[in-house]
Amino acid sequence: VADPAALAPTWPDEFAERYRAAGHWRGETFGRMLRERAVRHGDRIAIVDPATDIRWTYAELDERADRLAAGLLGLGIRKGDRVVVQLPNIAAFFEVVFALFRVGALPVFALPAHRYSEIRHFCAFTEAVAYVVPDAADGFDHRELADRIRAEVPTLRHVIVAGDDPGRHLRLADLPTEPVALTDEPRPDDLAFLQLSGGSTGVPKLIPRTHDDYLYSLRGSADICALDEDSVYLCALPAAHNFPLSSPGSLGTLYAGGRVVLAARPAPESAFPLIEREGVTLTGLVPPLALLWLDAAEHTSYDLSSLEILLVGGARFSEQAARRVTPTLGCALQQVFGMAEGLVNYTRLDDPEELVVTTQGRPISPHDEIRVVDDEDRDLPPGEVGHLLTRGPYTIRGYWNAPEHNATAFTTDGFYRTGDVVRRTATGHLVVEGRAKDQINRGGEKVAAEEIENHLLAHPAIHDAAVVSMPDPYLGERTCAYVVPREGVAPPRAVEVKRFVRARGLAEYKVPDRVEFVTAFPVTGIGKVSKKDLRAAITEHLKQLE
Ligand code: J2J
Repeated sequence: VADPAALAPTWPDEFAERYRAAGHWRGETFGRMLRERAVRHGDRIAIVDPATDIRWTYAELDERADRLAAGLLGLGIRKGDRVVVQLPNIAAFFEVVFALFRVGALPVFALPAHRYSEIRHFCAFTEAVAYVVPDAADGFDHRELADRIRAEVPTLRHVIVAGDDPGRHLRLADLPTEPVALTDEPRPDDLAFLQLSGGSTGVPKLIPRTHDDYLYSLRGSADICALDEDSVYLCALPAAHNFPLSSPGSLGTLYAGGRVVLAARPAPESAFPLIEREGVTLTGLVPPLALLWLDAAEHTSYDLSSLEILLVGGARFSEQAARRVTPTLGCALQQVFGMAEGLVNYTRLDDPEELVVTTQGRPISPHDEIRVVDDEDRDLPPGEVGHLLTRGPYTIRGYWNAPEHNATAFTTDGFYRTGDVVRRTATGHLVVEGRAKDQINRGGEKVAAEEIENHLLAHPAIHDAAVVSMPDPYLGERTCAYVVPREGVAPPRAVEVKRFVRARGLAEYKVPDRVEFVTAFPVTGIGKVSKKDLRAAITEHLKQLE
């Protein structure tokens, strides 16, 4: 297996020195961070998993991570090995992730919604040696999926099940626990994990993050959200996603010595009772969920008064909804505009209300470099709308093992092309005005058009496919698949197309919401499919249906 460092482009020395000199990179690792917190806050509660009545102190989490690290080493898992982790919001997620951090093996953060097609890709592409799953979740049997993946991916030696019934696989709780000395402790500039990109290409790209860079983003986020030992973070979104993981998320909360409460589901019915019972002080939500919470809070009998901060991000939050947060929930709003590739912007707790409700915040770091450029990469005057490029102490310099893609996704001097279209205010806050990447933002869940088009093209009766966004009052956007049926065969029906895509095994949120049949696509001046025209057509069509 190739040296993982060689697969992950990193910062030039000059930049690394600058970030160290500024005190952003402090030479911490996740393994040591947890140990240090266990020494300092040993008896304080770190993780609460209400579904199983688990309340682990920092000392317990630290000890469990140590024991599991021994178990993983016992299985032959080593520093630099990749391990696909697909767990729901359960305590074991943290035990597994910190054990991997200690060993220096890299978690690959799959989402619970991912299915065969995504998981097989993550395992095969990263040459993963292990895959960690629940026994079943949301009515889906992960053991069966793991059987299939294992049969197809030769590097995958172990499937580890965090649950009572492991089927043919290993039970997490049964791994050996004899202490093993760590001989090859991870270094601060080593990779810590691979995060998933929202993506705009045929297969999701993987994002290599180091201990140093990610810990800086956690520290910065924890400061901006004023976290301390008394903070109680409700992890309502899927724990592995970058937003609830790090902005400031569960890891930022653990960094600050606070408490993480895991919600199995983010809806008000399950989250509100937890807020009351556990005295939750902050949480992060995507806009559609924030809207649900706002509506439910207007007539709830639960006491939500402990809530101090609601973070909203992942997709554009309307000004109108933003204005409702403080009056309705009685807490501060912080808008967050972040990305798993790095850059995270927050509105600040002391920002004037106008900025909080009309912008998506400003960067964490004084060393985050922001450029707003035109189509030719020329810098635009302040206040104009253009492409956002960024470089900084926690923004990657390239995707994992993707030299060709990196050549276009980054400028030659290392700026990441976010694909977002923004405007910068005089205060340095960013307003997200649109998107240039070929992606649909379905209420915070990202769908890469090309990935779905490839699945559609596998259908024998489909000649061509183009997936675009269509406006949706609740999710902001949904997906519409335009399809040109193959000539001479009976065109499929929309439900059948959806069924076909679903049967190929992919996250449910990626199945097209709507399928439209056409005989040809509109094209641009240079003969490319005009997605702009398709978006306009479906928007018009939906208006007429109203
Ligand atoms: C508009 N678009 C937004 C916002 C993200 C914190 C918060 C979110 C993410 C995330 C994250 C937006 N308004 N407030 O990783 O740490 C869109 C942009 C961006 C893309 C990144 C975090 N907040 N977006 O959403 O990697 O298009 O990260 O480039 O999933 O989401 O998606 P993702």
